Amino acid sequence: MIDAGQFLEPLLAGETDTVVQRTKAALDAGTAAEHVLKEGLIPAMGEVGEKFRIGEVYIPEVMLAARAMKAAMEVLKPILTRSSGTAAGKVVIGTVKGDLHDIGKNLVVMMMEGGGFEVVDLGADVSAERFIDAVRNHRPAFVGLSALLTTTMREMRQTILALEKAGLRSTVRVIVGGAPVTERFAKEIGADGYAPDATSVVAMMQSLL
Ligand code: B1M
Repeated sequence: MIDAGQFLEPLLAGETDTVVQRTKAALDAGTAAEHVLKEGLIPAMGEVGEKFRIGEVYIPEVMLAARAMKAAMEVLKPILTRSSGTAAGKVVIGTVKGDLHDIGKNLVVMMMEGGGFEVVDLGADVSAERFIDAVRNHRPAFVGLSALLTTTMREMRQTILALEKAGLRSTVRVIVGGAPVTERFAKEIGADGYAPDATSVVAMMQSLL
């Protein structure tokens, strides 16, 4: 069991070196990369978000925490993306239009790559038109949509509708996720799959193949 508290303080202080060093130390102590993430870094980042919500910290602290979190993810990346070797299919993924949150989406990308999927990552703030262009160019099996804001969740529906309008909806499986997204919302907007976190995304995708 790993203590999320050891990451919270340096995340809040934006101490990238300490976060990276504690990530490495946890790996050296034999903790699996998935556990460092799931029991350490992600809950600590969630706590940063809670402190932001209640007005204990402000945007600059959140941005510094995000930068430190990204640096720690770079340490975990080579482990999480070590592919199983199977060519599982292609995925086009992005955070939807108006939404700049990409930490969770980047983690999902790592898990997909580790699961043998070839990933075309469009980044954040991706419009429906860009998703459509990417589907035309890359012919993926999956389109992954991420959203972290309640205000940008509706872009997921717009993107699915745009895929329908472009005559591409039946060529792809649309999967969605992000903190405010629920299984129920995914069904409502006509997505094919939903995963609550990065560790369950690959199993969900395999179940759709
Ligand atoms: Co923002 N932010 N933020 N923020 N931010 C939240 C989301 C918020 C909940 C904070 C809060 O109030 N408690 C709140 C949203 C409230 C709401 O919508 N109801 C919020 C707000 C309000 C805002 C701004 C509007 C603030 C402002 O400007 N006043 C602004 C919006 C900017 C924009 O997007 N247009 C903003 C800005 C930012 C920063 C830029 C400072 C920074 C983002 C940096 C970056 O990503 N590059 C930031 C951050 C870091 C956060 C919090 C603190 C942390 C998000 C995060 O990285 N979590 C967040 C609070 C929180 O979530 N508790 C918050 C860790 C990450 C690993 O988890 O992203 O949930 P998560 O991803 C998970 C799952 O959701 C899932 O798997 C991931 C890994 O397990 N998942 C998928 C994600 N995508 C998936 C896709 C899938 C499947 C699963 O399939 C395709």
